[in-house]
Amino acid sequence: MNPHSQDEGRGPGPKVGPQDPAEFPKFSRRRRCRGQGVQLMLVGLATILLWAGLLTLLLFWHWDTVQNLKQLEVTAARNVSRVAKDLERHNGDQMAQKAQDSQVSQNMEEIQAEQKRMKARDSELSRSLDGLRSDLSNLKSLSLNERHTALHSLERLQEEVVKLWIELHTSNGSLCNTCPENWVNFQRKCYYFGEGPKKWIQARFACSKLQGRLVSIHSQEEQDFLARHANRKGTWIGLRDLDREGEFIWMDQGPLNYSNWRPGEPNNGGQGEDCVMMQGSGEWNDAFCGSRLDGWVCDRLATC
Ligand code: MMA
Ligand code: CA
Repeated sequence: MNPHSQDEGRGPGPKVGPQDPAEFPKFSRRRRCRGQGVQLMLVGLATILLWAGLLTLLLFWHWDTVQNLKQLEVTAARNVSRVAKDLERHNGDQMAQKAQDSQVSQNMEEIQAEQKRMKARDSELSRSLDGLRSDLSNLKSLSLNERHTALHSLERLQEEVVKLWIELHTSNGSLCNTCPENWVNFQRKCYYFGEGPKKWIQARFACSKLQGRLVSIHSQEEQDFLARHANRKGTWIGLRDLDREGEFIWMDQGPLNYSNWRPGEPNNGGQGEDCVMMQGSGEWNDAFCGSRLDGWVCDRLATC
């Protein structure tokens, strides 16, 4: 290495270190000062950086806080409006509840009044029931008395009927011979001798209008009596086999214990013959029910 190169290296410019040892402390002091300045600068820089960081942090914190506050504000406003709505609804509910309460209390009052009325009615009804019970027991005793009286009267009536019955039998019915006007009495019956052309059904209806029936014949005596009075051209009598052919039934539902058929009758001739007539001779013939006969005879019981 060239020994001059050290001097050359230092050059003509300001000298970095003292050449002279006497100047050494001075140099050292300066160097120390410069070092302190650098340190101070570094410290200052660090402080500035620290402050800047702190400020940035503070700013961030502030911004974050402001954001949070805004958020809180919005949430709070939302909550407030919700609470206000709830409050409104609650107020409405409360009003409705109050109205309902007043309605309920009104109903309660009405029910209580009704209850009172019912109680009054109940006591009235029980009073009536008591009255009815006593009436019923009175009626029972009364009806028992009446029943007793009625039974007594019935016994007397039965005795009377028996007496009359005996009298009737001993007098051979001579007592029961009363007939309405225009009716003829024979034994215990009355007879009406109708005149004028009628079909069998019309004759039956005419007799029923006179409170009688087309005549039923149950004995020779009766037959003889009728034959004496009957229309010579033909007379309807109360015998017919309308329901079943050949099964003849009397109007009085009595038995077919006597008959006076003309020989060869009944023959159900022509278009069918279900109604019986008495001919001029007095004999019977089954004839067409639609034929119009001049005579028809009604009977009814004579009154006693
Ligand atoms: C008539 C009529 C009948 C009766 C006969 C008897 C022709 O018909 O009266 O009912 O049976 O005569 O001949
Ligand atoms: Ca006939």
